[in-house]
Amino acid sequence: MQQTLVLLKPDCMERRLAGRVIARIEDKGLNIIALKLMRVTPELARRHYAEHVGKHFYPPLEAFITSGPLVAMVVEGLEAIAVMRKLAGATNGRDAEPGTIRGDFSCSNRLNLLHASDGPEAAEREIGMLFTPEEILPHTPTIFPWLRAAGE
Ligand code: FUP
Repeated sequence: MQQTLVLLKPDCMERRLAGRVIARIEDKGLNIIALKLMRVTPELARRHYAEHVGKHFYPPLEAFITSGPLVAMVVEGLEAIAVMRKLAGATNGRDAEPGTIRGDFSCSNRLNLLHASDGPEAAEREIGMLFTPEEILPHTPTIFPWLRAAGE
């Protein structure tokens, strides 16, 4: 089982797409084990996007991610990090395949609706930045045996 951080960014909230994006995550069989509405501060944005601070697109990226409330979630599942990245689609919505969240709903490189951690180290770091251990509530849904084969 893996955990990954998902952010429904301010464009997703403004466009009233949060419910549809969450439904896709649930439909896939992933399990939401933490969820909250929050506002990212510039300080938090700099830590979250540490690898991008200093790049030409960082200032508008910070302005965007801090511009309004977003939904932060911890999503759990088998290979949840890769599965969630595939579900999101390519970073640039114009390149994202139809059928992915960005491919179906975004035509932008920055306003691309959601963030999903890109690897195990990033997931652990990003989850630790936004959630306390008490806010994460792993549980086994009763439908679980129908979502993957025994031993998988
Ligand atoms: P991702 O891993 O899909 O979140 O993408 P990156 O880490 O490469 O980029 C982080 C965010 O920076 C993306 F969500 C969009 C934004 N970005 C831009 O605004 N302009 C760029 O040229 C590249 C990325």
